[in-house]
Amino acid sequence: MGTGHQHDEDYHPEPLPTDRSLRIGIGGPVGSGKTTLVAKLCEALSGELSLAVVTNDIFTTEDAEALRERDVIDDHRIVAVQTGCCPHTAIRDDIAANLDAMERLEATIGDAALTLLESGGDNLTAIFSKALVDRQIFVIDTAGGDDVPRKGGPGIASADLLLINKIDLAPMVGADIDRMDRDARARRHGPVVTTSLADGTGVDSVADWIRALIADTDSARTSAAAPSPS
Ligand SMILES: Nc1nc2c(ncn2[C@@H]2O[C@H](COP(=O)(O)OP(=O)(O)OP(=O)(O)O)[C@@H](O)[C@H]2O)c(=O)[nH]1
Ligand SMILES: [Mg+2]
Repeated sequence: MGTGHQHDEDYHPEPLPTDRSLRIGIGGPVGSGKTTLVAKLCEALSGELSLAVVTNDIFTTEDAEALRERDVIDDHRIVAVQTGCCPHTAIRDDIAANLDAMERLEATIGDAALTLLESGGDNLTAIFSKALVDRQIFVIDTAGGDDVPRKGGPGIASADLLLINKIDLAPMVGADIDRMDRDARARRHGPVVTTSLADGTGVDSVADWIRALIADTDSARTSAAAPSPS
């Protein structure tokens, strides 16, 4: 599947940060499984990485509360931003509230290595500003229709990792996962993972993709700290 390092010559991701946590944005349509992904990643990674989580809801703090209830992360590591407007504006045009929340959380935690930023659910055109996150994960829902990858859109084409989630529902809704996977790969350069996050299927692949990025971030930090040859 190749979710680790990218070797596609058409894929030119932004440089990784050297002076703060790696920030990963999680976007996708309403109910596709973003909060479930955050919860599973907290379970998988909190033992090895210092984690921070920022959630976005339009008028509530439901996603943050859902994570607190699941007890997957310490309270002081999670902050809810209420966007009060279209979710895509908060992650693309007016990013100040999210930037501020991430900076304050990084300052409070001190040694945060990874920040997960969940966008409010929005349509397939919602992509994060590059000024807000270092990498993006886009989550789509098998039950949302198996022609979604074929129709494309910026989230599908440009996210660094695409998740086709709820594959357990495919037989119920008559979705063809192989076709979704094929159509998605035809429209993008980055990796695609099929998941059933509710029962944890595929979480390992996502966690490994993040581990590889953390290793690359650590190398970038070491190189930046090394004295330049005189
Ligand atoms: N059957 C099935 N249900 C899932 C799966 N992943 C998530 N769900 C369920 O789908 C519903 C929505 O999941 P969330 O993780 O809250 O989705 P979200 O994208 O965060 O939703 P919003 O933040 O409201 O946009 C919940 O009831 C989850 O339990 C899956 O792989 N299979
Ligand atoms: Mg959510």
